[in-house]
Amino acid sequence: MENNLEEDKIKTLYLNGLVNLNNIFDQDLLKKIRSAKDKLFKDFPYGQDDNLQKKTAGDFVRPGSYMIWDVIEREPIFSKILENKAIQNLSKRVLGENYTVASFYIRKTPKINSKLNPHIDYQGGLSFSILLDDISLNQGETFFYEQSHKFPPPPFANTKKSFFKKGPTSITGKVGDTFFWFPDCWHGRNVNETNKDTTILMCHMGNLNHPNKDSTGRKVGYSNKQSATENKQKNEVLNRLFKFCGNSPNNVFTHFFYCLIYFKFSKLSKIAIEQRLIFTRNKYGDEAVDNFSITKYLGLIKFSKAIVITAKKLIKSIVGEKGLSLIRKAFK
Ligand SMILES: O=C(O)CCC(=O)C(=O)O
Repeated sequence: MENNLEEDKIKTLYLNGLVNLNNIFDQDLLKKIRSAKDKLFKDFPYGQDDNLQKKTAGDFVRPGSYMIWDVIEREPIFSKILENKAIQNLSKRVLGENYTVASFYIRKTPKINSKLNPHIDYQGGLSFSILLDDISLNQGETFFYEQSHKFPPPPFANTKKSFFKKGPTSITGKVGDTFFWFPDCWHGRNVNETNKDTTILMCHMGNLNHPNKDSTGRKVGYSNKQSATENKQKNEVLNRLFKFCGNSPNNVFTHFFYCLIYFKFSKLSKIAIEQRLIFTRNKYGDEAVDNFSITKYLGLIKFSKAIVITAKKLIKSIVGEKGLSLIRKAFK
């Protein structure tokens, strides 16, 4: 996989929203990355806060994990990961020549008996995770619901439907195992039942026009901006549309609208993809893979949930957070 991109892996990614590339690094590099990771967590046992300051207590800034954000600046060996040809080729294939790295960090999960519930991030992006420890089931591993990038976001879905019987796929394995996934595929993190802390490296990306800011608000400079050829003029109306609906983890209406314009209105999405409008990734290029079923999507929505969540949002926008909690109290 180092130099040539295996087509079946790409197809699996587009079909399932997740693909396992196994180990794509040589052992010497992995050894160096592992010791850099150990050194970082020796210096930052509880990770960093959002100002990149050392945390001194075991509470979590983000549920269940201690993060170190500026790994490349602290341990430049990590930049070799972004130079890996398999990673570059796959990212270019999905996001275009000049893709943006929005965040690149490591996270450690200690023993914890609560899960990070399934959720989606933004649409039209690409992420990868690399195991920096051997990780087995119930050791704080990330899990995915395969094919769910074409489903309503988790808060609105009826998980009793037969599709969900199969359950999630855990990304377990050996140090160096690398998984590419779509951030709009449902994912979460399992409990860690053991006393062994487990670490993964995570990278979130988007196309040329994706902001290069991580979740701390820090601008990162690791993007692959190599040629000016993709810097085309944008159709402003389409740009606004994709901006409006492309980040919809908590809104089933805008999420559905996104799916319609991206998957179904192919002429529009072709222009949007060519212009690298935000929240658009390349399609696979085969109708059997790129298809989207409106019936299936609507069939998976739990409308009672959708109505309650939407009503709460509406009330909150009218009476504010305080007003909403007063109403809640009154109805208890
Ligand atoms: O930490 C993990 O395993 C999952 C992280 C996650 O859910 C995310 O980055 O959106």
